[in-house]
Amino acid sequence: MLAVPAQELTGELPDPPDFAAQSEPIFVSISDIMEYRALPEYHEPDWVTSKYVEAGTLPPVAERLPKEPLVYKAANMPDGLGVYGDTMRHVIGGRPEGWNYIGGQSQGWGGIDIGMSECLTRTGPLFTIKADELEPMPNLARSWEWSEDGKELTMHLIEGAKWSDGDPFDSEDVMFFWNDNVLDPNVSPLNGATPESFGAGTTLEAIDAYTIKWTFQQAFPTQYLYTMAYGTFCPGPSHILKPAHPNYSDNTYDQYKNAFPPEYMNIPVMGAWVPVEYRPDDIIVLRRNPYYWKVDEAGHQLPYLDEMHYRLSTWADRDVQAVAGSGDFSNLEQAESYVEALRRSADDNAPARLQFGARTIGYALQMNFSANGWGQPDDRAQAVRELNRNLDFRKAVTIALDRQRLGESLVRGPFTAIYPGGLYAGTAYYDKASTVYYPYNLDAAKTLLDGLGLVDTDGNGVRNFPAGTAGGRDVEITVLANSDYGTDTNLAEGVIAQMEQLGIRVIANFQQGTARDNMSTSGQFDWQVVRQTAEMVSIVQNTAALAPTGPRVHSFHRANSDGALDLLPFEEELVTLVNKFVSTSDNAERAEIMKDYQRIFTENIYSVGLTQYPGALIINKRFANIPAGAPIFMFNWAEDNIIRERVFVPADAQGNHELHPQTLPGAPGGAGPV
Ligand code: BQZ
Repeated sequence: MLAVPAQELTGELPDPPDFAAQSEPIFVSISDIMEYRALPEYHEPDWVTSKYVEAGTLPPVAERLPKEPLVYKAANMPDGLGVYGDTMRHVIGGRPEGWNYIGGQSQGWGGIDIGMSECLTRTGPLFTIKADELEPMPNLARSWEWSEDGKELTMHLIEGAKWSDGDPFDSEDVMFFWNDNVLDPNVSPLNGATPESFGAGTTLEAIDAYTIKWTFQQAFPTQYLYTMAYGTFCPGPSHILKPAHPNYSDNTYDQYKNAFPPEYMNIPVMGAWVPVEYRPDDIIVLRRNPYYWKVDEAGHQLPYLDEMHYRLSTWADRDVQAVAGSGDFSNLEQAESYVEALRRSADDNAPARLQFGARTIGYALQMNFSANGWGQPDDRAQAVRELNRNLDFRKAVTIALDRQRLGESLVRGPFTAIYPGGLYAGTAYYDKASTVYYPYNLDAAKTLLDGLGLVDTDGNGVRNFPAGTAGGRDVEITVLANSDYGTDTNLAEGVIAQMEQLGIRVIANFQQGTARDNMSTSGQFDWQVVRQTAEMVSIVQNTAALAPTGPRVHSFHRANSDGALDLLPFEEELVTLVNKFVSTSDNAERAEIMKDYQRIFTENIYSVGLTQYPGALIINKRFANIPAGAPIFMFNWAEDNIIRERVFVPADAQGNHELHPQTLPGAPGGAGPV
């Protein structure tokens, strides 16, 4: 059989098409954005004072704020200090399972959990920080210091901050999250925090009510400060959740997870808005948090916006409503909608504007690399896993994919770029010379599969496993994709069609968001088409997930039920590189590490890149304080990046959209706003 010399399969990676529409951030220092400081006076909306404080149902604002609130500096606000009022009308494609985020429930995505949760550190706004000053922003943890040997990190929590029902926020909330959720194998917090996300063997203890101490195995693993941001270290209200946890009640873990259904109103939050109304398949309405612990430089308690709406619809409808002006915000992320969105917003009278960012939306075909039982594969699936772990098989798949055609099937024009996999062109640690690219070559792909003994023995046009493997049956592979997004299913359809030319039958397994997420994290897939997460864009966010550095951190290779990970030699190398990256803060060394990572990743086709393109923020023109160049996705989504608590609508532009004007959240579990 004619083997295909490896070097003949690689080629020059075409550069991404120029994309002039990208807007640039204004780079600053963290201290230009915020600080913690007591101010001489504080303010709130007049109706809060007259209706609640003077009525004695709410303490004065100064007593509701921490000793030293987080203060946003006016000079960094694009449109300066804001005014109170109005609402932001989001449209989302997810559906709330309930309010127990740390117990593993989704709230429907689209910024609802991002607006309700606050985390130890913050990274969304880091797109605007000078590269040589890049580090996570303080948030609930207002400062921290490392021990001499770098093995201990002492963090100081903001003092005197309160949950939205007035209950004190302190280290008990932090330790309940860590001990009874992260460390408890029966709980999988939303967004995937596991003990290994913070380094194998890491411990956390409370020193006092406002001081916690981490102890790490490595020295100065500064990387984990990013993991202490959204979505992996956002404590929940222990005074509400703990009594429902099996460690403190007769509840089962399932009862704990589902103890706070969407109908449960006024769940205490540390974020700027509290859910006060929920109409299934219709809308979730949130009202301002009267105890929110952030202010502007003039002492106005934030947020400026009194209400938030999340209309329960589809992600595609989010774009439509934003450009039409019946919605206020969207992350334009589905390339199929680009031309229409651009056409509609080109009109001067259009209600919304588009702000394109860098090419940080990327899709890949990920193969399940576990051959030791993750996801309980049957014979057929096990045979597919063995193929996935074979480099020649992965080579055949990647060179049988015509990425130019895949990109153009989504949208024509200068948006999509050929993406081989690995780090993205245009991001901080990307190095083209370290990127191995296997161009489209269907004939060579067929030769490779012939070489593997995958030939069509029954003449039905589909290759068969060799006799003795999976009963010599047709090579059938399922591809998991998120049916909530047209882009995900269109790309998967493209893969299916192009694999057919190779004689591989790929079968669609399209699942709604939460179902897809559960099948993916439990290993129930042969292949999956995914929109990649933050680690592939920023590298410094969720770094541990760049390789299987722990049993439950990686998206397509996790441990079996005995906790065993069957890593291939090149995966071992990637794990070593990622752990090395985590424990050095030397930028030059980091750049070299990531060159090796990229070379090994792309040479071995760890995942098969499909396409990469820029996203665009669609924002209604009446909103002010939207930062220039805010990407829809980098360290986090735009719902975090734009710092919504300091977004406002000038008085003369305010719409009449509030559903519960001049009301505040009621008691936890109560009927709604009061
Ligand atoms: C942005 C984001 C905010 C999750 C979700 C959703 C889930 C995934 C992912 C995005 C949605 C929007 O993405 O598409 O634009 O608003 O919510 O959280 O895809 O199914 O599990 O990782 O972030």
